[in-house]
Amino acid sequence: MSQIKIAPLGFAAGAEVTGVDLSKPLSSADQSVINQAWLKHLVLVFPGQDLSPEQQIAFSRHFGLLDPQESQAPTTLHPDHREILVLSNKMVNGKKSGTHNSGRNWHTDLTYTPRPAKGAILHCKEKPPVGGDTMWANLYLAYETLSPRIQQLLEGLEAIHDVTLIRGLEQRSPDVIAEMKRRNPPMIHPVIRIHPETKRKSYLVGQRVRGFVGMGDDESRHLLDMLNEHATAPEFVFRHRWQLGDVVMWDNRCTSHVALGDFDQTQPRVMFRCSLEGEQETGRLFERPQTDDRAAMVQAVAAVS
Ligand SMILES: O=C(O)CCC(=O)C(=O)O
Ligand SMILES: [Fe+2]
Repeated sequence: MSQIKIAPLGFAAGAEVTGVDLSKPLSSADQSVINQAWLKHLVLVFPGQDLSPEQQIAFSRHFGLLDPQESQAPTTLHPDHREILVLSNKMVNGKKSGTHNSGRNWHTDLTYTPRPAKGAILHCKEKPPVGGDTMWANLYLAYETLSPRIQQLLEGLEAIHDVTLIRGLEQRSPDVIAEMKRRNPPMIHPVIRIHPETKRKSYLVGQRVRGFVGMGDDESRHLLDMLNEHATAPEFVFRHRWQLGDVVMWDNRCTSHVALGDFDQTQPRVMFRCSLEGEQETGRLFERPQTDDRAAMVQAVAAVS
């Protein structure tokens, strides 16, 4: 019998999970309770945990394969555990860490790869006295509250996800920027997603999307702004104020998130992240379309009208 207690923290998402020590092996009863709660609440907060990298990795593996982290610059991974991405604003070898400003615009993890992450498990190791919160948006609610007309428009639509749109990427060291670009050329994914376990629909865009396949730049921009604004309305968002030792596990298949830079940057903020590998490869490489003369003319007119 499981001793786990689940207490909802928000309407859109979020639940606190207590009565389980994640440093110990997880029983199959506990694993199943956590998975059910995860599908229902999308973001689970486990307060007061203290996990070694090995224990965090072992816990994460209960919920899927770990992402091999091929998309990340090697210098941002834990030196002894490549399964862990170190999100830190501390100096490394006299330089700003390659993750000092990670996650600062709305995104779903690893959409710049062919296989967006299934989820992530983030462990708070050091935190500033106030701020440095993270927010998640419930993308099921976002989809379900669109009008049927717009839902129809999204059917079959594809978005171009671009790693260079990571906010603040240009502030990272040249070698990290070069690695991220080299490893992650622009990637196309369908906008509509069906969650493999709940079978509910949501839509995947975010602020790292450059535009939509087959649309002009202006059309893309307006549609994207509308979809992003709608998805991140306060009603659909859960905001977490971190405590030391928190482990937060989110379902990346139906949420987006943003890490706020609202804290004193001289104070350390350090998080260890395991990413769960996506179950489906939904991406294909974006190649700039060859426009014929007529299309070029229409585009030119559209640009001035
Ligand atoms: O640092 C955070 O709160 C989250 C950063 C982020 O986007 C991530 O870990 O995927
Ligand atoms: Fe993220």
